[in-house]
Amino acid sequence: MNPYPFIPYRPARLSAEIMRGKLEELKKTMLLRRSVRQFSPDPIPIDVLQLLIGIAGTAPSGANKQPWTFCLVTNRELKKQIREAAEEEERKNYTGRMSEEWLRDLAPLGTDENKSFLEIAPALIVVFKRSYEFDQDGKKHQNYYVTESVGLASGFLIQAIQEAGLVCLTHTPSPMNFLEKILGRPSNEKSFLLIPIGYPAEDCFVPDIKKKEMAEILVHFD
Ligand code: IYR
Repeated sequence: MNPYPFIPYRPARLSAEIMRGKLEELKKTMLLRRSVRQFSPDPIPIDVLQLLIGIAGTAPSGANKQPWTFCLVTNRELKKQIREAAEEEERKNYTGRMSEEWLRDLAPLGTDENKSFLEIAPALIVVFKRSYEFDQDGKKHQNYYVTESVGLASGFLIQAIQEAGLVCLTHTPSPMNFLEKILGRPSNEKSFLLIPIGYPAEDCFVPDIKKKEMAEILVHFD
């Protein structure tokens, strides 16, 4: 039996004028998005965090397998453990594992092995990808396009965070398998992104980077 009966899908069409208005607004909002490393410790209501994760979960995925888990960490002790483990790895990265070119590329962005934001931000969302699932009999079932799917869900999450007027960082300490250990995740989950989220600190600064122009990113075949 097909588990998904087909149902009518007839979302209302918008006029081009309404589309433009909505998209201009959205673009303005998204252009304001910045990766932030200086957070206010002010808490975010838990239901808001849940809403954000619910929006991430609406993303498309290979065969609708939804191969993701979002761990929401607001516990102080766990945030501290995650910071300490991330800093230990990053210290090794900045003092030997990263190439000269990589260090040169990062220098203008002012990143370093100090990851205090992992403790200061009121919440961390750790995104895990699930390469396979176990059924009730313990048999493994594969998921598909796992990286693409989890990347899309993370994009939805980041846009929702921006729409909410909150800020985040897409942080990828490397290697980041310490997250599976600290959070006691099952063997089918691998950490994908570590996203501190909150309000920016009052004295938050970000580098004045620019996005590419339309002509640099669009190739039109009419
Ligand atoms: N993971 C390191 C280094 C780093 C790498 C890239 I590429 C960035 O865009 C930023 C940082 C860190 O978090 O410091």
